[in-house]
Amino acid sequence: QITTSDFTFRCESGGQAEPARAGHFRTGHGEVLTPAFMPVGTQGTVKGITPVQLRDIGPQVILGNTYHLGLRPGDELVARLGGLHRFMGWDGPILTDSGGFQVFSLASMRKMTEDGVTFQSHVDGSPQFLSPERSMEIQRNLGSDICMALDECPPGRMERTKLEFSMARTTRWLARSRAVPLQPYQGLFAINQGGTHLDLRRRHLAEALELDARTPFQGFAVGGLSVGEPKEEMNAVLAEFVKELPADRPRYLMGVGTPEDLIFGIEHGVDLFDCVLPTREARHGRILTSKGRLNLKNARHREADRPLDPDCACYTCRTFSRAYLHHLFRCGELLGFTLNTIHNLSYTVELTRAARQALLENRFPAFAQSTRAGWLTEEP
Ligand code: PRF
Ligand code: ZN
Repeated sequence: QITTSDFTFRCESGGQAEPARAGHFRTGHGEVLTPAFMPVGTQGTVKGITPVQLRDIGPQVILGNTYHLGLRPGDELVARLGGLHRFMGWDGPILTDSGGFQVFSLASMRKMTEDGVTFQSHVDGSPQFLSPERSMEIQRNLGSDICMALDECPPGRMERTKLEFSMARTTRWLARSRAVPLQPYQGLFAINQGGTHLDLRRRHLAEALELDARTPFQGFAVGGLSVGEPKEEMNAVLAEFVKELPADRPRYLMGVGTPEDLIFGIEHGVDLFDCVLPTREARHGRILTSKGRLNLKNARHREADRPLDPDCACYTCRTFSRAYLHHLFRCGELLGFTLNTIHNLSYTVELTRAARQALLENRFPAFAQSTRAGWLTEEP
């Protein structure tokens, strides 16, 4: 049931002069309403929940990983079994990251060359090779709706000349990624790097736009942020740079972030986000709420006969008390991970949905202000 895709970003919010925007675009597995948060499903599963539970949470699109799925179970196996959507039982839109970032954070014995990166698999130690061509081949086999070009993601505080070299390579890899044919419905997003240097980001974007003039990209991502640099520096780049990305294509801020980061990103014109934070925190009993964060482990929840978040309508909050969830967490029961994950993802997806609604109704600044004010509660 794949349909044709159209990645043209159609803005639906009135104030076109504002960087913040609500809109939509169409993938082969359905429409994506933005702003949107993508739950992370690295290994072909959003950890701890079923696709039925995921559907109920209601994300517009989810993320999968080229690096992990290419190593295990292997992209060709997934292709033989009908592609990633069928394999994992999710028929909504999927975006796959290209693997560059994961090679840097997970693999050992990395060796970078112009051709690609050789590394040791974190699964079985076997030697592996990832190039722009191989990354595109994996993503084509997985059949994701949105593919990411292979980039080099430098650490937060790289020396400027080294960073410039790395970015020049990412540009050459972008051209090579673009040259690989994908399935007709698949879109390719370019990734912008440049650390916290605005001038380098602008130059890198200009190079991407030269390629784009010949064969357009279907979207643009901002990579290389939230990688160890101070938060103020990340925000300064976003405030200046996001609005310079093409307005007629989706804009994706990679690996970001916290509820605070989502509001800030949306304010400055970001359409798509992904982050492991809601799912990872859930497994550690750390809960995101409209009144701020809480830790389920805390003894003050032991007898609390109230939901995690009174403003949340998720299955967990409709059904269970903090006392029960505290108990599950204390016992290490698997259901605790599931219920916490359902809540944290619901909270995060709902935050972007509410931001979208506020943008459509021309009241986003007030929404942002009251959302931030809510988080300041001492003990949620
Ligand atoms: N590049 C890629 N994936 C990413 C990043 C990046 O820079 C980041 C940085 N926040 C997260 N995920 N390909
Ligand atoms: Zn909830």
